[in-house]
Amino acid sequence: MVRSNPPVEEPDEKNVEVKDRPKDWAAGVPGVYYSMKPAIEHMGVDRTRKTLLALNQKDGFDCPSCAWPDPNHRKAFEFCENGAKAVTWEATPVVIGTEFWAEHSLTDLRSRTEYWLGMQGRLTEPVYKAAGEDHYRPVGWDEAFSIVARKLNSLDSPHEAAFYTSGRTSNEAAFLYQLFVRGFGTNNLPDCSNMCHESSGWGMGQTIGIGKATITYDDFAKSDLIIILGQNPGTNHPRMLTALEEAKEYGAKIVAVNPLPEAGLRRYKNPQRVSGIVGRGTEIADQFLQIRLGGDMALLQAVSKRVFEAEERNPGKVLDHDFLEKHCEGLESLKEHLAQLDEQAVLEATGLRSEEIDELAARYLRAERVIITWAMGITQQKKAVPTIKEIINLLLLRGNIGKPGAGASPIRGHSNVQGDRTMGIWEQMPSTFLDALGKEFSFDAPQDHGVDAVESIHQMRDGKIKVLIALGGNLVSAISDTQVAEAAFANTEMTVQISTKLNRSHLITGEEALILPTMGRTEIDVQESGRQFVSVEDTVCAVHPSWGSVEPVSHTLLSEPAIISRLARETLGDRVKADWAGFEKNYDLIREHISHVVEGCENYNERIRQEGGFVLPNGPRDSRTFRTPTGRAVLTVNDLEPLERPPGTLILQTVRSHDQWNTTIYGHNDRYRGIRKGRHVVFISPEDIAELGLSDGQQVDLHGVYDDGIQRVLRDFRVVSYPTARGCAAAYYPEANVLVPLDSVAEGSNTPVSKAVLIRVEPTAGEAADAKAGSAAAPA
Ligand SMILES: Nc1nc2c(c(=O)[nH]1)N[C@H]1C(S)=C(S)[C@@H](COP(=O)(O)OP(=O)(O)OC[C@H]3O[C@@H](n4cnc5c(=O)[nH]c(N)nc54)[C@H](O)[C@@H]3O)O[C@H]1N2
Ligand SMILES: Nc1nc2c(c(=O)[nH]1)N[C@H]1C(S)=C(S)[C@@H](COP(=O)(O)OP(=O)(O)OC[C@H]3O[C@@H](n4cnc5c(=O)[nH]c(N)nc54)[C@H](O)[C@@H]3O)O[C@H]1N2
Ligand SMILES: [Mo]
Repeated sequence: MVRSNPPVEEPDEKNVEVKDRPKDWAAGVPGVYYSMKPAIEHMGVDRTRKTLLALNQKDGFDCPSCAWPDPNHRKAFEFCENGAKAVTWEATPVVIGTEFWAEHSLTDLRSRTEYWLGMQGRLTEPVYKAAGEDHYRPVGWDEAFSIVARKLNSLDSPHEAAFYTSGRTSNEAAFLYQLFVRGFGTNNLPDCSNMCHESSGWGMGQTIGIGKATITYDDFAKSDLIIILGQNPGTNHPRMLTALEEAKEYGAKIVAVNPLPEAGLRRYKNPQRVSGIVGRGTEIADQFLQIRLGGDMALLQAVSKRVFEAEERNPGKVLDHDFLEKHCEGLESLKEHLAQLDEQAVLEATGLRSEEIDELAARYLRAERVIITWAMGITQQKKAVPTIKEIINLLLLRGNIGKPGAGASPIRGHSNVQGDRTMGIWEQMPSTFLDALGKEFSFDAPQDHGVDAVESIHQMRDGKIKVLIALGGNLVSAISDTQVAEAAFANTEMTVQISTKLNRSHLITGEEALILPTMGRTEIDVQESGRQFVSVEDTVCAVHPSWGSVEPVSHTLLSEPAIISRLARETLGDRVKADWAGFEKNYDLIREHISHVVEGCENYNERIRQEGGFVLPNGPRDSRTFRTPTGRAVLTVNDLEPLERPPGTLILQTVRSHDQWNTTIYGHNDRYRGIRKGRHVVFISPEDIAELGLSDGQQVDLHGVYDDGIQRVLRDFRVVSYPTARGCAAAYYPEANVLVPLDSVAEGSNTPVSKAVLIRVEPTAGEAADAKAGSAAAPA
């Protein structure tokens, strides 16, 4: 089955093709065709079909891509391009052989792109890089665990280590991992959520007492109005388009708010329907508001203000007085505050016309049941937390929380990022959880808060954190300020990455480094007691099992629960009372402990085996109960501070292309935005291109404008004239992380401000001279 690695071609970034920008529809036949093609090429027809057929089926594996939920009534083959790519990427039979490590030094590998690294295939054996060496070399599992355990136990304090988690990790692995870390003595548990929906957790936690969606899957079909803020579902949550299409059939209206006219927000062709294939598809958005970056808080305040004005004109008829009196607090102060709102400031911050805001307000007032969904366009802003509080304000005013067809819906990214948090992956877990954990395993769980993702980089840079262990992910590429992050990694004594595939975080190492290869979710996991499953939680709190369905790519691989159990046993000895050997043999044992420790997971083993799994309790959704200090949902007052943009600058957002999964680059096309064969592009509106004296297709350098003495530049990017909002630009993540300052974070959540980076755009040095000489510049 194992195939040798075909040669991997890197793109020529100087010759990016741009055409047909942007597409106004998503999915449909080309989507399915394009997604099947790489799958077939990499995996062979049989393995492809088998793997894809098992995707999200009842006894199959949970899609390792996004956290979008499954409808209860699954179609035989709920297919999405995103899932197909993720599965193909993981289930590839191509592996990195033993000789690879001798052939490639770290210095060599550091010159490769993420695409090239990922294309090398699956990691299959543990490798170790000793201090002073420039190569990894294969080691046995036992040796690997003892190297790590010895290092951890040699530290002066447990707080000198940090333990990162990425959101593909299962509930079982996550639970064991946090137990191991807390048993070791620290809450240093940064995770990808710190860079993702952390702001949603804080904004919602402080207002309605829970940081999770207050809706179920079925609420979409019951809704009158769905407002989608700062999200690109056509690329990042394609199956959401099916739910939106269905909602439209039941009469819902949809409003999309985005600086970019994203395909899929505009029209959608459902590949599972004949009409989707032959017709023009469903027009998804009834209203599209092309907002400026960071303008949502102003927009939301302006809509809420119009709701209060409507109530003045029609006393008693507009607000949900019954709900507000019974369940909320803060109404009067919000009303007073919004009465002062400066309409001119709103128009400037949003770039919208008053009439557009009036129309949105009218739609909101006409609707009895409203869902607001959002993703990274909202959470990765300096004012993300207050913006999310404004979402909650608007919903609460008309009782749109805790009734069918209505609610707040942050749409999570990683397929189990929400479950990992439920299992205790958080540097700030409440003491109720820590106490329950300590009691279950007879130890004193540490209570002091640990470091989050940004703080872990600070402390590595400052030499306070000496060991970094990562359960999945690619922290050095995913975090902001690439040069600072790389220096921080290099300043550690040991880095350990538990991964499926090679990425940059394996190459920017501490003095010593290890890569521990693991099985993926697609693979059959057989342990001593038989075939195992794991469990995951989706974005609407539904928990269900995931069964691997293809043979592991190599029998030298260990599962994540096995790796963590062995590492914990080797490191902790009997510091916590836990049957580590038993956990590895039978995951039911892990779930038994989850039942005792994690609220809402009682009788986990029984309920996870029920048809379709189970849904975790959610106070606001189930019974309009709010776990806030007063037991009421809080309407909050938030001061508007629009982003400032000095003349000659643009505000840059960093986005995902259609051919990537976070730092994993599947290919170099971004079909819906008309980009082919490259990623080094910057999208700017034609008006701004003209105003800045640039031209479409020109090569430019992007200079970060941030006052901390660090020079941040991205060289040789191609200007793409694109209908984005005025004053705004967009470039791809993770390349553009070079420009995001580590200290530029969302207030209150510490999430990097990846969607509002102040930049200057300048012609690439030498370009003018090259043009004059009429010669081709030497390729870099
Ligand atoms: N194919 C694919 N799927 C994925 C991922 C992937 O990389 N690839 N990643 C997964 C993960 S971890 C996550 S978190 C999600 C991310 O899902 P998204 O949040 O959809 O991802 P982004 O590409 O960051 O897109 C942000 C969107 O917000 C808009 N936006 C940016 N700033 C603003 C603003 O100020 N206001 C408004 N209203 N809009 C704004 C952008 O134009 C863009 O459409 O997707 C998940 N699914
Ligand atoms: N500028 C900018 N920065 C961002 C963002 C942005 O929009 N703009 N988005 C942020 C967001 S939303 C997120 S979630 C983070 C993502 O940050 P991460 O979650 O750290 O990054 P990923 O790219 O998802 O991680 C991919 C790696 O995970 C490993 N992997 C894959 N599957 C498995 C598995 O089953 N088990 C294990 N152990 N390893 C596995 C593979 O080795 C792969 O290379 O990035 C953040 N950074
Ligand atoms: Mo994310």
